[in-house]
Amino acid sequence: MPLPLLPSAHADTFARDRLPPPAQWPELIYELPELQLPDRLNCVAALLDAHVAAGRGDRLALQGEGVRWTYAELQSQVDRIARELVDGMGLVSGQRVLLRGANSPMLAACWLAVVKVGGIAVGTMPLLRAKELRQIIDKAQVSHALCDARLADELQRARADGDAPSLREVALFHTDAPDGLEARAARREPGLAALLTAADDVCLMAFTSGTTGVPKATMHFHRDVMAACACWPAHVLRATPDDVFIGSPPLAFTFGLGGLLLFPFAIGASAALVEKATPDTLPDAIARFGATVCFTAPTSYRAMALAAQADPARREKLRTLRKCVSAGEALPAATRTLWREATGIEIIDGIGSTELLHIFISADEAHARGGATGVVVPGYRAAILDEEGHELPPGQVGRLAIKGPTGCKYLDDPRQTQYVQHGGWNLTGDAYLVDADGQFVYQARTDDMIISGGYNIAGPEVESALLAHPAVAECGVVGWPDEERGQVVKAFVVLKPGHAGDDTLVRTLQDHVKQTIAPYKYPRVVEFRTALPRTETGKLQRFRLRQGE
Ligand code: 3UK
Repeated sequence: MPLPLLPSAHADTFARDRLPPPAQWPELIYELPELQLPDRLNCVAALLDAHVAAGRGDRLALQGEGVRWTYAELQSQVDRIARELVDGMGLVSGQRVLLRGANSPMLAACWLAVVKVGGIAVGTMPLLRAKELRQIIDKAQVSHALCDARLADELQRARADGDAPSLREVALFHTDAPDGLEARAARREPGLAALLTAADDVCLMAFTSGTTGVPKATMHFHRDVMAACACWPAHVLRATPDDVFIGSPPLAFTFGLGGLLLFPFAIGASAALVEKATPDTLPDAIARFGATVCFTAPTSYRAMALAAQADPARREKLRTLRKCVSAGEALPAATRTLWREATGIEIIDGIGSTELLHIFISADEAHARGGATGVVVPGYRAAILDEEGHELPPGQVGRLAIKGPTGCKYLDDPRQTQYVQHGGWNLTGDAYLVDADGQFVYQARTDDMIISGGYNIAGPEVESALLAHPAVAECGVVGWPDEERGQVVKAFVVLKPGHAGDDTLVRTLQDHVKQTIAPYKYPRVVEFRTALPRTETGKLQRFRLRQGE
């Protein structure tokens, strides 16, 4: 057990003072030999400085628009920014630094600089508005911000009228201005030793992409970062130092932070950080940077596969890829098949969460199976629990529970006790079952289960069935209020070009579902839409569909 805590290196103890009380911690397990980490460690020393010290400074680290940095070049940029943070902007270890920008090498350098000097990186999604930024600044008591000049307006608005008073210093990057961060950093000397933090000093706060209510801040230690690098990437992804990582999730989302920064750096590989990585633009970036490992969401694989099917030139752009990772939402079997047909690559699906930092159930290419997420990642344990917290046997649907070297630590939040329950399990909020092969099969978010006429129906299963129909581009399935049945299954469907959303097609889709899965699950109501509501991390917002938006 990690408690009591190690002596902190932080001068500002805000984060440590707001960790959950010991009784509310998840159980932490460090069984694997590679999880025996030292009591004092700074993850940036391990992920960046160690490569330069070991003579790998000339290896490629980051690429982006007009940027190509080796590990040595990145290290000196990081050190200069770090000196500017401390000597210029007065940053003290333990203080929270808000990072705002689309993915880019400069944003990554800022993250590394903050964490290297013992600051706490607070990533924010580029599309956030002043109101949401203000909530984050207040909750994390952010003192400094490093912000892409093109996104400065909304941050300034968050501070208007004396709001967000904790935020004292802001520096802008991606600008030629003499007081811009690049110019200020260039005036500083490179060469700086990382602050030797405690393994359990907080190094990052990640706000959950929660759909309702006040945002929750999850806190992760330097040790958590190294533990995440030692589990899923080492045992399931198994990339090599020559791999070039690319993808769409923002660095503010821990799926992106791990996949596009921590994991490539853990093995001395490189990443291409692109600002825009939509299904339209990602294939171009893959070709341009010769990317070999891709991280994106199921809908993005689906859209890229459909485009590749229609146009051989687009398929050609994906040629360098050798490993593809999907997370954030369940991967429909139809999408897995489409991608395999388009590229020959078997997608590595994985479920992770902001609370647990990264992926804890997954399957590599050899063990991947359509419709299943995979098996527990080495280093973690998983169980399916009933409402009382008893473990359920295979075949029964229950609540997914996880334990491992990372776990939920909300910043000063009463919801900690809902997430961590029954003997230290992290409850992810997902309904799952274990099938006869021992694979974990996703059903739905526990609050998304549809109860219709006494039947439990998982919306994602109906979505998977619909997606296998050639007319369907995208769909979302929710429970719709109904006098007789309590709820009925309702499908919102986006059609592929060339299909008309009329009554005939409604009946065709309903018949198709009845022939694919148990007939009682068919959508009694079908509504055609031109687009579906999604979060910035690519998740379908079913609650907005339910509200009839
Ligand atoms: C859902 C999945 C089925 C599931 C995340 C990888 O998504 C991430 O974190 P969030 O906190 O959301 C967590 C929730 O998203 N989910 C994610 N992946 C899958 N459902 N199959 C999947 N493969 O409901 C989970 O509880 O936004 C994913 C790595 C880091 C992450 N933060």
